[in-house]
Amino acid sequence: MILALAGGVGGAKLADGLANALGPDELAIAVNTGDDFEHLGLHVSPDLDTVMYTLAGLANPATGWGQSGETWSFMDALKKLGGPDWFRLGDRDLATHVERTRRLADGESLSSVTRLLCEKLGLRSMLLPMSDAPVRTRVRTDEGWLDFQHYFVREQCRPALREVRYDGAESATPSAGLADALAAPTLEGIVICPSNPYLSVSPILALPGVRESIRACGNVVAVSPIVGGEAIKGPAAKIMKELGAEVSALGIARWYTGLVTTLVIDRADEALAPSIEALGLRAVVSETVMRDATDRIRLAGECVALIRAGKT
Ligand code: FO1
Repeated sequence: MILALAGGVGGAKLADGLANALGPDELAIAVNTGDDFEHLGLHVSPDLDTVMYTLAGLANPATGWGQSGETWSFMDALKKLGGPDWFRLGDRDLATHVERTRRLADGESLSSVTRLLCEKLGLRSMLLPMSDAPVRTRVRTDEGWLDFQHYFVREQCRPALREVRYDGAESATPSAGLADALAAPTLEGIVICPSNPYLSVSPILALPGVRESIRACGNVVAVSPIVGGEAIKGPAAKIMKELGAEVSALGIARWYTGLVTTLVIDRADEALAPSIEALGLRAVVSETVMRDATDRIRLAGECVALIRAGKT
């Protein structure tokens, strides 16, 4: 069994490739919940929904989040009433948030609700929230502390970023699904999907015991979300610069040193391979920009092969 750690849009694409390359009993996908927030009285889990919709083939390909072919009657009506419309909720997407919120209010765990939603959307691979306890990514900017979605969406990542914090991580525990996957004797290896390491992967690593378990696994393949010095999707490059990290595959390698055994980088970054290997990671050069389903499955297959080779 291979455990994938996924967050936002880039992570969802590789998770989709893995879900197509592996059978449902060969793959566990742990998803970041640090982006979750309460909005309009609803519990919104953006990364869980981005991965779930992507695997269900429902994701909006242009944005990566929300559903394709959406209608916006609810948002239009809310705007007319003067409600907050900075966070766009499509009519079908809204049903996901309402049903998740209803079940959570009935006392179900986020893991149980996620399992049900995935079943209803016909997913074969199960998604595991990283934790059933609340962990919230907050960012300190030159305009003070902001909740993640306020920074990322309402302020459009404009304020300069100084610090990222994962409130609640130290007192949270990994979800049972994640803890079981990390402890499973059948665990062959871990794939860290090309999500923003600071925003979408670090909350998972901040959970007690997770870093140690990943190190103990010792067969960890990460795909760099930075290609040629730019982030494929999202503000990763701006965030890395403002946090003082090097905006390159080498900067990603530094961030993952001591945790990851192999870093898959894009051909555009081939020249960085020796410097990455000097850090003690193995650098594997591939085509890491996933433009379509074929790319996703190919890259996923390469990661699986690296893990299965690394186990020997
Ligand atoms: N991102 C935006 O930039 N603008 C939005 O209006 C927006 C709405 C939205 C609704 C549901 C959902 O699951 C995600 C949504 N996102 C939106 C993305 C969200 O901010 C994610 O946290 C990012 O994709 C980073 O993971």
